[in-house]
Amino acid sequence: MTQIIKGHLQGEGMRVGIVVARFNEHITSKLLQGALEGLKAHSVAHEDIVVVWVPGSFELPSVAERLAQRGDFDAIICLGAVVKHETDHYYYVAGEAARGIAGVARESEVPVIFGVLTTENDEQALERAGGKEGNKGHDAALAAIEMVNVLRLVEEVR
Ligand code: INI
Repeated sequence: MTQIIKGHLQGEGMRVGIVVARFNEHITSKLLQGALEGLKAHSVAHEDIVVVWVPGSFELPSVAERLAQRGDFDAIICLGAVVKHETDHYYYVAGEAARGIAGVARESEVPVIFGVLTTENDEQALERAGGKEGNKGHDAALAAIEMVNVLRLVEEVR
């Protein structure tokens, strides 16, 4: 029979680390709020959540890696907001954040979730941080729970 693996959203008993960038805090604090609400709505206990603030999105991968290496987190969520404005700096910060988080995700045993907004301006970012486009922090929380459950189910495949 075909085996179909689909992660569910039951987060009870999970321990989750959130790494959040202080740069553009007026946006990232909303992403954090969305992530905390998402985790709590899916039964992750507040004492099982650790939030680590870092200076900017560039620093997300290194702290995510440290948390993942500890071995006592089921998932790590990275939250940031990289806003383009008028310089090329955006490309370096967004590129390294994406590359770094993808690298940690591949190399660690636990899911590492990319909850970093990359937008042209503040308005677009705020629309995705609890505005009309939803809250990508909330989405990241659900992705984390789903991935923990997917990986557990994949372990059980025979
Ligand atoms: N960090 C962000 O998270 N978002 C940005 O938009 C941003 N911009 O545009 O500069 C940003 N820069 C800081 C960077 O992430 C590092 O903290 C800094 O370069 C120190 O390493």
